[in-house]
Amino acid sequence: MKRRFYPLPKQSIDILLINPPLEAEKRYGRGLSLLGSYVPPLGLGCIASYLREAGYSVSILDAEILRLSISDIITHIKSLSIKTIGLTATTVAIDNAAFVAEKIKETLNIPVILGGAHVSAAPTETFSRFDCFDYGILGEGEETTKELLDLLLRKSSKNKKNEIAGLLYKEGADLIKTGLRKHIPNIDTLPFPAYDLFPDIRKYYRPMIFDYRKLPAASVITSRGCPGRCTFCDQSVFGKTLRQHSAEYIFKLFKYLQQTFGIHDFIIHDDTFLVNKSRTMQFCKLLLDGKLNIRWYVQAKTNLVDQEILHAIKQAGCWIIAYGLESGSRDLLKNLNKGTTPEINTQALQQAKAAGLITKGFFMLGTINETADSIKATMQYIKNNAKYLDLITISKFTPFPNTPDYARALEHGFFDKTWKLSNQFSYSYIPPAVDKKTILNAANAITLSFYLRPRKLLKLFALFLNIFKEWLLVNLRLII
Ligand code: B12
Ligand code: SF4
Repeated sequence: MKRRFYPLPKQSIDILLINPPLEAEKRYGRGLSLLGSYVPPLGLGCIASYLREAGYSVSILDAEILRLSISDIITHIKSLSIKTIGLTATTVAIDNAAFVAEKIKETLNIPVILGGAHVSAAPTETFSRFDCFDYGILGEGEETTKELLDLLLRKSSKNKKNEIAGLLYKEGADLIKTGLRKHIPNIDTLPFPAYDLFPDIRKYYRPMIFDYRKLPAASVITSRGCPGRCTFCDQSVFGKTLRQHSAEYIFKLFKYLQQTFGIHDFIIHDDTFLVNKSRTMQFCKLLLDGKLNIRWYVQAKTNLVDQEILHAIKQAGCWIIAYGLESGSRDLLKNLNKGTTPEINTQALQQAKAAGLITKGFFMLGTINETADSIKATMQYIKNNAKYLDLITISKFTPFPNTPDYARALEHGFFDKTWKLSNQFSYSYIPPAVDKKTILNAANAITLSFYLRPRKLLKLFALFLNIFKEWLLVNLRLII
């Protein structure tokens, strides 16, 4: 179904922030796109609200969710008066972002700014490969982008280009990368992401299948940075130091989303929401005292949970917890620097079940040290723990730029660095000790043997019926 376009304001726009079109198949591989996650690009929402607070007029065009073609985007842009354009991109989306930028450059003579995970991870390569971006915003984007707009639009004399930390640009044949941008110390000073600038979040977005119970649902981020050191993880934007919103801030955000958009289901997309126990306990108390009556999904690290915290979150409306379990092999977990063991993972699953939570495990096949034995260990682990695991997702290891595994992958195994294959489902990397077929067969065998059991099927069917009802309602809302 072609999604309906939504109108952007006709007034002059200081910056139009675009989430480039990205076909679901490119993100998830063929066959899985229906099950995928479609949530608002919160990075653009954060930039938008920060700039709006600074007095700039901002709009967001989520071309991915609206399924807009390049010509749709260009037609629309031409009908508006826009001073600058900002694009966001992960590695898998960078080619599409560049294509959009090229077409914009053919049409309008305005600065095009690129931010997000990819340019932060691979700045030099990106700007060397593409000529269509004028500026790159490296890392945390709010302050850098504001300073850049102050310079470009308000002709502020406070900063020169080369004095704006976190900026990337070309000067003649030279590529200039200014100094590191310091992280904002207290992220509670930031306004809420501009959820109101996305296409109606009640109609257009739908989180990953089984991550929500009822629509509309909203996704939120309550922290930046992760103290973990997993070798496959891209930490280029927010780094390794954890900064969290306070429990009060998150409570207010949830309340705002409930009151403004009628949201009752929340997807907390933080890498490790439960890392600070006292904040979690405080947040749970606020939810209970405030009688917000919501449901939420959370992701956590298995070595950072205990029975008390899991009971508390269940009481406060959390219904599902997802753990990055990755592998059943002790050696592999060590190799990935997860800081966990199969025993720690099992204990966290058992505790979550004891607290009455639905559990989801993320597993990854094909990491650099994967062997036939480690694959067997993962299969066995999932089999042994099937009673504590309600849902599993098997993804394909993908080396992302600027991660320890990227450098290792270049040296060991087969690695096709083509950016558009960086989607965690394509086979861009094959480790030295196992071949593609073995990995593919194992992924299929694990998934089938896990789900094709009467009890699991019944549970899945019940969850699915609920989701199907919600999906139908949303699509009806889109048509009406
Ligand atoms: C939630 C999430 C998702 C959600 C929503 C994605 C979305 N549309 O925002 C879903 C589940 C859909 C998803 C999908 C994918 N994701 Co994801 N995701 C995340 C996660 C956990 C949080 C993203 C977020 O909202 N962060 C909070 C915001 C505020 O941060 P931000 O987006 O980086 O934005 C800041 C700066 O980057 C900058 N900025 C960003 N954009 C722009 C644009 C402009 C113009 C400017 C000036 C600044 C700017 O300013 C922002 C504020 O400081 C991150 C990890 C993380 N902690 O960030 C991974 C992460 C971004 N995802 C990742 C990946 C790999 C994917 C997928 C490829 C996986 C898959 N196969 O589905 C897809 C790609 C989707 C796409 N469209 O490109 C990787 C990206 C690595 C890389 N180099 O590509 C990350 C970093 C995880 C990781 N550590 O490896 N993801
Ligand atoms: S994978 Fe998760 S826990 Fe590990 S470093 Fe990345 S965000 Fe942190």
